[in-house]
Amino acid sequence: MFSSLLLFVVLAGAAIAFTPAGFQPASSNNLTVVFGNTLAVNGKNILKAETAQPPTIGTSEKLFGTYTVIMVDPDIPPATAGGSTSELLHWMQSGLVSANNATFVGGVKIFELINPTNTSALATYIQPSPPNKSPTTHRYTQMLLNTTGNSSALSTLTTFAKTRTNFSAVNVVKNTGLNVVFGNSFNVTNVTLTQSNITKTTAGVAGGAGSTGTGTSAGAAATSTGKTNGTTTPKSAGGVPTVSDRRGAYIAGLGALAVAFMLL
Ligand SMILES: *[C@@H]1O[C@H](CO)[C@@H](O)[C@H](O)[C@H]1NC(C)=O
Ligand SMILES: *[C@@H]1O[C@H](CO)[C@@H](O)[C@H](O)[C@H]1NC(C)=O
Ligand SMILES: *[C@@H]1O[C@H](CO)[C@@H](O)[C@H](O)[C@H]1NC(C)=O
Ligand SMILES: *[C@@H]1O[C@H](CO)[C@@H](O)[C@H](O)[C@H]1NC(C)=O
Ligand SMILES: *[C@@H]1O[C@H](CO)[C@@H](O)[C@H](O)[C@H]1NC(C)=O
Ligand SMILES: *[C@@H]1O[C@H](CO)[C@@H](O)[C@H](O)[C@H]1NC(C)=O
Ligand SMILES: *[C@@H]1O[C@H](CO)[C@@H](O)[C@H](O)[C@H]1NC(C)=O
Ligand SMILES: *[C@@H]1O[C@H](CO)[C@@H](O)[C@H](O)[C@H]1NC(C)=O
Ligand SMILES: *[C@@H]1O[C@H](CO)[C@@H](O)[C@H](O)[C@H]1NC(C)=O
Ligand SMILES: CC(=O)N[C@H]1CO[C@H](CO)[C@@H](O)[C@@H]1O
Repeated sequence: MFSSLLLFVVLAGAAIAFTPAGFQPASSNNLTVVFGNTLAVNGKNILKAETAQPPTIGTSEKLFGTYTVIMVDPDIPPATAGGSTSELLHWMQSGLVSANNATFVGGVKIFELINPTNTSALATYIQPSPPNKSPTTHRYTQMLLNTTGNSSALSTLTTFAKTRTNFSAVNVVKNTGLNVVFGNSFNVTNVTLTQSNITKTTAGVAGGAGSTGTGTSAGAAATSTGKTNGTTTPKSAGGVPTVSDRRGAYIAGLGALAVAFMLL
């Protein structure tokens, strides 16, 4: 089983990365992450509202041993514009084991990673909440470590988990001496409109509501008129515009902006 897993990593590694491109420590082996029934994989945009509770996580094969999940946000805006982004530790939970039986979660068959011994979190889950400050899209990244019987690795993690800000996943994982065995990321975007964005765009208003199709995905078409009703956007429709889509929406004009805003 172990060798087939390794082969899988080798084959998949070249083409795809399941931690964000450029992020370290990288993994090309899928960790499945699901909020309720919404799959939060492959960098997909997820509504903040769906992320209130810790996700269900799992793998397509049953794992043997005990695991620790780490979730970070590497896109914390700098204190002063032009500075570099930093990392925040959102979650660190040890004591996870594969369930005996696979279950369908978010339409995917997984062996859920569960905490049957009620091991306390090394860092409790904090919900994603990207501020209205560049970068407004944050890549919430999950890493699974094999901490089976490894008290020295767990002790290292316990120490690092005490400081969430200016976290360095690459440094922490290096200190455990372990590799990331499974990884994943999803995006959450803050699209709160500032007055300057609206003013900037006013000059370009042309298409209005008729152009909304340009900047938004399938979810937009299903959006009704009312106030902010993002939580009812079809969960699998990817209703949140991507970053480049949003640029399209700005160009399309205020109508598109209004729709994009309502979606969230
Ligand atoms: C990872 O997930 C993606 C989409 O969910 C899938 O296309 C890919 O085959 C998976 N890769 C591995 C190594 O499981
Ligand atoms: C997630 O956000 C990052 C950073 O903005 C972006 O590069 C990536 O394309 C996004 N993922 C998807 C699936 O849109
Ligand atoms: C994790 O470590 C345990 C104990 O060494 C081993 O049995 C298990 O196969 C490992 N899991 C993976 C995914 O490599
Ligand atoms: C779970 O799997 C085990 C075998 O691994 C089987 O004996 C048991 O009946 C299964 N339980 C359920 C609820 O399917
Ligand atoms: C874990 O917590 C659940 C719910 O609080 C409880 O039912 C269960 O007995 C606990 N298990 C252990 C091993 O403490
Ligand atoms: C966007 O960020 C602002 C604070 O910068 C916050 O008040 C607001 O709730 C956020 N909106 C979303 C949709 O995340
Ligand atoms: C963040 O940590 C790095 C070392 O990893 C350190 O060089 C830097 O000064 C720290 N920044 C802050 C603001 O604490
Ligand atoms: C624990 O991890 C270290 C790396 O930090 C490794 O050398 C050691 O073999 C692991 N111990 C066990 C029991 O797996
Ligand atoms: C959102 O829209 C759905 C119908 O699409 C409706 O059932 C629900 O009450 C609305 N919620 C709010 C807060 O307007
Ligand atoms: C997408 C976009 O254009 N966002 C801009 C909105 O305005 C703020 C403040 O001027 C900029 O920082 C954003 O980049």
